[in-house]
Amino acid sequence: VLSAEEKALVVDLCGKISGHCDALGGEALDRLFASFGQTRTYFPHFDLSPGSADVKRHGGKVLSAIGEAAKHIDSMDQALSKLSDLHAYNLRVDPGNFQLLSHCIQTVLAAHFPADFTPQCQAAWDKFLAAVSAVLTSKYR
Ligand code: ZNH
Repeated sequence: VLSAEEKALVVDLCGKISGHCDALGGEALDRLFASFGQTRTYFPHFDLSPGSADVKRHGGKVLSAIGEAAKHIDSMDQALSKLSDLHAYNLRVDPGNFQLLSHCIQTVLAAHFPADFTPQCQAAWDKFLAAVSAVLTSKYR
């Protein structure tokens, strides 16, 4: 559970991310695909070369969804319900991969927002991304 202070840290940084979702999300995916090659297997239909239009577009979708989650941080179950269905019933992404992506997102935030991304802010983001991942994998069986 995130404290009120932690929620504020997440929402605050989301505000700075929101205009740059494609670039930052794309970079997170570039890092994911470079470091954790098995994650590439979910995207056989994409051009996965670093910085490709496919990667940026998809990274933008992922970070925008995370921004939406932050706007509904106290009701993420409802806010992410459709996305949760998609990941559980259609995509069937191995839940372990959510941790890897969360790690890459944090790396991108640290690189681009060094002043904001204090240890306390990272701890808040780690909790937040774990909560988002928990919702997206909650309907697996
Ligand atoms: Zn996911 C899709 C989000 C994780 C894989 N995704 C998607 C989308 C979104 C997302 C928003 C879009 C949808 C529509 O279109 O409707 N994800 C997300 C998030 C997360 C995730 C937020 C976390 C945090 N995913 C993930 C992972 C993986 C994935 C980890 C693996 C590795 N996704 C995916 C896929 C897809 C998606 C494959 C589909 C793509 C296309 O387009 O085809």
